[in-house]
Amino acid sequence: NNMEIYGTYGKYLPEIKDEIMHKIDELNHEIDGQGGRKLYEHLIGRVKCEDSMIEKCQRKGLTLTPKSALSNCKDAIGIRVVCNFIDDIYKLVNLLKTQEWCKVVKEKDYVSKSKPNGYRSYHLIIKVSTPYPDVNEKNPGDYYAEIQLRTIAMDSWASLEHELKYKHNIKNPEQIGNELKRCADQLASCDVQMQTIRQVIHEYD
Ligand code: 0O2
Repeated sequence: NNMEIYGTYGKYLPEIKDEIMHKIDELNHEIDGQGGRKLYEHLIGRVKCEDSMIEKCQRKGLTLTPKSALSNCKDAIGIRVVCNFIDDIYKLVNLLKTQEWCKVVKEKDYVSKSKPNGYRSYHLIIKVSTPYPDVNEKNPGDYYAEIQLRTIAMDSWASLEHELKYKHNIKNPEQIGNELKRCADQLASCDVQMQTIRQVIHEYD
């Protein structure tokens, strides 16, 4: 039940999420149609469940209101774009910045500079105008979404690390943390190698 912290606005979130995913899907097809390689491998989206959003607001010391959940926190809607190559992440980021249907309001590049634990991804917060009322009672209203862009390697690493985070009965978390960091760096080095190989293959295209 998404309706508690999101209030009357919760019912719009799935549709807004789908609309954003549709727009990104269209970008992929446009590029494909122009004879370019597709920009991403796959796309997933979710509306953050009520419990996680409540937990996040509490962690940030925010009051439990729709405004906190939809305006202070900007990731009630989350989209993940999984790419084949690092270059594709940057191509998509640049393309998204030129789109008239969304405005990039914040970005974090954990691809060129990973988090200390080895996490890599490019995060964008976008703002979209919708046909629905928003928490400021503006109608048509603005909603936010977080877009995470990463390679397949970064994605599989993040899933594994996410599993670790939610296991609290692990005997040697420090050692596992160190091994995960090593994996992250090896995967990143592979991503760079594969990028280079692709460049060589397509040098004369
Ligand atoms: P969930 O369940 O995935 O949605 P913010 O709290 O968003 O204002 P923060 O925490 O600096 O600011 O945001 P950041 O760093 O952009 O990260 C937000 C999201 O990125 C997280 O969402 C995760 O999905 C992902 N993420 C960030 N760091 C890590 C990491 O170390 N490991 C993994 N596996 N994912 C990470 P949520 O809300 O934490 O969780």
